[in-house]
Amino acid sequence: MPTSAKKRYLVTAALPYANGPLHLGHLAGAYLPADVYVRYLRLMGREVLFVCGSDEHGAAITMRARKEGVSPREIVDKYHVLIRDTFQKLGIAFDIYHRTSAPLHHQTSQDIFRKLLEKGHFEERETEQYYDEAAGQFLADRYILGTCPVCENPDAYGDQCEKCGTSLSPDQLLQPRSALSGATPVKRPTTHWYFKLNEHEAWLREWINTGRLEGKVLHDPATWKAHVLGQCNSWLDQGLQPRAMTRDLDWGVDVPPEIPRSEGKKLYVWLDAPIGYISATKQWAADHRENWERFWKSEDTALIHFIGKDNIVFHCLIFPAILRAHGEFILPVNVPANQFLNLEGAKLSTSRNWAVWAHEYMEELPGREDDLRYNLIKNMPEQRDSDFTWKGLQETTNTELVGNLGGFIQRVFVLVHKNYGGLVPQARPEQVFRSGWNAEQEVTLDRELFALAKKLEEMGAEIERFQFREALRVLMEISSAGNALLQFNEPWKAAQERAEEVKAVLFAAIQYAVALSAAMRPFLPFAAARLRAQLNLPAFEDDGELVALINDLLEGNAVLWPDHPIGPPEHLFSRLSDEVIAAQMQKLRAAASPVQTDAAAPAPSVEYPPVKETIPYEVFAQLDLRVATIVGAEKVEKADKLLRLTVDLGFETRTIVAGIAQHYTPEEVIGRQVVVVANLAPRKMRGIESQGMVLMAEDAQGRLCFVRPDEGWPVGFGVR
Ligand code: B3M
Ligand code: ZN
Repeated sequence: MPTSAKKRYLVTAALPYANGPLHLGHLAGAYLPADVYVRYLRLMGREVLFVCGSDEHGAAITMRARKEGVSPREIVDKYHVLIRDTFQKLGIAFDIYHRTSAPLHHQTSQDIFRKLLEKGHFEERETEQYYDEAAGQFLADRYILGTCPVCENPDAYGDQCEKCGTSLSPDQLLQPRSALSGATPVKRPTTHWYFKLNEHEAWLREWINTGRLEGKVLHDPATWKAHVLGQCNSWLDQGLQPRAMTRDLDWGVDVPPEIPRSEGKKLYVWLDAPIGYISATKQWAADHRENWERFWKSEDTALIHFIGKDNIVFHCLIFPAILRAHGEFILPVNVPANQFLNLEGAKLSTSRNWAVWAHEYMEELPGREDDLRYNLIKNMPEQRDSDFTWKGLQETTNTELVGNLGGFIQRVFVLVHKNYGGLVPQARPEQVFRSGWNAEQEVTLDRELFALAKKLEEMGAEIERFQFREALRVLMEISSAGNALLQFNEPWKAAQERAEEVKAVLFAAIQYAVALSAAMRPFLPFAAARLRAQLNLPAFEDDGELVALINDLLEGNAVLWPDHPIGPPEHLFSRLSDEVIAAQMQKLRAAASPVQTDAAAPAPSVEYPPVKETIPYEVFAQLDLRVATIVGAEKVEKADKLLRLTVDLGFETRTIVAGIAQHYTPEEVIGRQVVVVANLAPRKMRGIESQGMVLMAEDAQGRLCFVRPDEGWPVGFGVR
């Protein structure tokens, strides 16, 4: 069943461990995509509940407490508040941010444990496990250190070697030692409750891959990401085994005390953490006098888990098995997990402090939450790992937000104030002008608004497919079309003589601005609210504003009426300077500890192309190189490498066809300063006359980037 057919949505985002601050990888992995999705659904008038909270149990917490020399309670109290506030400042619009140390959560988890036990889903097993006699306790996997059998790293953990990445079990470690006391641990018998995951293998396989369960279609696997299905199937293919759901620990949810042999036992953190979604829902319902069960126990609800790829198995196999074993709960209709975000070309690492911490970003770059959201959504690791760079943030901010989107809004406001004293003009319905979507096409207002509505629908369809990068691209296409509308019709020229035409163009442009204010909201909530205020429209209530707008536009109706007074022109975004970026790059490198490189690994070999034959100076001097600005860009039809650029040389404007379409989108290049070969003989490419060439740098992989003058350099002058 398509999710749009459901009555309501329950959207969850992975519960972050309250053992440290959030970094950009967390945001790009789970929280931003979830937030965009939820904000969009609300703007479409759908009923949504968006829950999250801190994961406050497990070794992640107790290890951190040991490191800082404080109690686990102090750790979770400190980081819960920091994380909660960071989300809030970034505009992540949870309905509730709960915590797993809450009594309601302990109770909910214990109730589910009891039910599973009662229904025979556990098997009690006695095994031998490592025990630290000096510390007087059993050692969880992370508390056992030893030598990795694969790479001989002497500090491998009981569950994984962080040096070579191999998954391990404590028994595989050579010379095991306790992380608590350094003592050599001994084996002691202990009993635990094992969830019979093996009994769920058959239906899980069928449900994941076909969406079917007991003759009902519960989801459409075609909408699931390939890497999510791939990871699930590779697990299923290895065969599912019973899994211990309890631990010998002193921090966590108690195994219900009435159960024999429960003393000193806690629930395994991966049993209680996902139940955190349920307890968060219960708390929200209690706070709002609502019924929580309609979200968890009704097939009218679409349950969607946003997570990072390291949590796939827990959310797609183990938690669903627990929900079904319990018997009363629905299963997720999708788990759109993202891959990982790298930082400046290297793997993010909290232990090396190779990270950009979200709370520090917001302290140091105040008012730039949307700049970050935009960049992270644009580079979201949806299908494969991606990379955050400070230069990239500067680029997307200055070129796309300030240049394209901010530039359009600014121009509209300036023109409406200049021509009509800040009042929306009255346009004649039959008046024609050039469409912002196609310079060749003359349109009337209703056609132009219909095309705009179709684009908004396209953006929404991408969001519903969890293709947030694509959706953002469509959003920027709307802004580019707004810019083109102005460019093609030049309402600043002869405004007196062409009064009716200019009115129609600016009336249409204002409708674009209103549409953008709503369409921006999922991605750029702060700027959207500012634009809304600037337009002198009521603040968003996230209650169907976008669907109402789309419906009006589809009918060819305006969404802001003549004589409506708009506010004065203001800059929606501001440029990020070279100094700010350089300071952040400097800070990142200074704070990080060096990478431990494997000395034996050979340096990557690079082949440099040979230097060409020497030429006399006179030959070089014949080249006429000029600084120029790209003012327009579009894809060349049926040529996947070519962009058709409109380039402003100051004294004239030219068309240049450039083979850069696989490296840059049209939106990315508009507004950029470049260097152009101005005296190259014109050439026809795909029937278009190219009047020059744009200089590009190329690397060993054949990637291209622009050769550019310093920011703000005047156009039209020479380069030597
Ligand atoms: N706390 C693991 C993680 O941060 C985890 C997710 C729980 S989701 C229920 O990767
Ligand atoms: Zn290793």
